[in-house]
Amino acid sequence: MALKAVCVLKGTGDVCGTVHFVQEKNGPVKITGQITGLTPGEHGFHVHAFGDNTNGCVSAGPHFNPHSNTHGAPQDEIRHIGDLGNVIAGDDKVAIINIEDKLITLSGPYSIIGRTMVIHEKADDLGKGGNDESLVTGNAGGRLACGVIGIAQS
Ligand SMILES: [Cu+2]
Ligand SMILES: [Zn+2]
Repeated sequence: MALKAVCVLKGTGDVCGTVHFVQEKNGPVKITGQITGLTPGEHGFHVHAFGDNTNGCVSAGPHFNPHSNTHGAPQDEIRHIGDLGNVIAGDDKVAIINIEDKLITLSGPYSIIGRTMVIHEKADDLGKGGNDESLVTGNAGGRLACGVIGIAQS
């Protein structure tokens, strides 16, 4: 039976969205959905460590990184578990999400359930920015919207 999760992204501005997660037994996680109200172009998209939004998206903490790796691209060997790269908004300000990721999981000790999805102001440089911050956050800038990842009906 597939595991399913869902996340509703909200922020202080116009950006909002919904993200769905599906995982067949030990397979990759399929991530679909859409985010609206974005400036056209790339926006960093990550799972952050805590399911805490008490002080807005800031309380979600850093990228989910239980193995203490440096920040990277989704296809990199060395990356944070939470590193899902960028989503791209069109001129209509909408980003359609369609990602398949082998590292994140919806079960076990490294499950992303109960943690927070964040959509950022700027593009994630995927650890290739050439400065210290690139290896921590990808220089993706402010947090436009976020939401806690919850268990969805299967
Ligand atoms: Cu982030
Ligand atoms: Zn990261």
